[in-house]
Amino acid sequence: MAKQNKTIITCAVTGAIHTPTMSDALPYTYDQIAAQAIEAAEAGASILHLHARDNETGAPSVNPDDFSPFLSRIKQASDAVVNISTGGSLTLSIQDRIKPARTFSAEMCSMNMGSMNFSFHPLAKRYDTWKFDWEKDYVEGSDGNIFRNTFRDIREAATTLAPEQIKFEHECYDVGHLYNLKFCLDAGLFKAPIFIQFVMGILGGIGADIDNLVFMKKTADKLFGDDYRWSVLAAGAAQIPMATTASQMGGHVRVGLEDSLFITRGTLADSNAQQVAKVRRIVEELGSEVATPDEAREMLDLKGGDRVNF
Ligand code: KMH
Ligand code: ZN
Repeated sequence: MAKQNKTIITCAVTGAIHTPTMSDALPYTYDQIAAQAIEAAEAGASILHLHARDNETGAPSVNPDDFSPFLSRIKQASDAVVNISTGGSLTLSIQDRIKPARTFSAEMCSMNMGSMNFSFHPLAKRYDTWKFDWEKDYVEGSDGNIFRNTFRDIREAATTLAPEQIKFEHECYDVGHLYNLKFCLDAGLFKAPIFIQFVMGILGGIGADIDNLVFMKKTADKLFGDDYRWSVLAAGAAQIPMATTASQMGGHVRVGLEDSLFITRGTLADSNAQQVAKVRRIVEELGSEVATPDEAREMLDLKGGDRVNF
């Protein structure tokens, strides 16, 4: 596998798993998402992975109109790479989910590499009252969610987005998803170097531990050789420990309130920037350097921040 010199920090600012009840720090209005994304970039994130939410209720949204208010502000204030989620709201069709990435022709977007029962229903037990009506059913109902990313869906997303020259963050939630990715790469759907996000600790996917990370990486080495770059996101309490391990193994890291609401076990994070600053400090103290946005662009062969549509 190609040597990765500097560490790229991605910050996933809000996502579609956590809900406003779970933390006052979770940004969901346009203003909050813009402010926290800009602050995360200032703290050292070179890539911002972005979902949108309804400005009033915080419900996950794939409506491009819910992206544009914060995308323009982020672009004015920061040079960070914008990565638009195509995971969106987990129950929607792939065509709806890719609309924002297509509309705004971002430098990067996510590409989920397999179907799974992506579930976070155990979180519902922690709350007796909820800020908004939609939250309880949304969280409880996730035990019945099929997060659908069939080969046909992946092909449709890749071919629809191909003219936009968007680099994908390939979300692989289990070892089998790496084989799905290999199949799609061989079919000509993606261009090397591919960027793999090893997603660990989501219920429905692989657990977040070091043995599993070593196995994921060995498998990726075997399948992709020098043609890939990689990063790790781990959900919940495993976020910072697994990011630390990944950076020591030569990988990149993803943090952010999409993946964990906490800064240490049992203590909610104040902001996305607090998590970025923490992982940055760890990476630097352990002897690595953090990549700037332009260094991330070069490492991942991105089209450039001047070729987006926002
Ligand atoms: N929420 C993460 C576990 C996406 O946006 O496409 C996966 C994710 C999916 O970030
Ligand atoms: Zn996401």
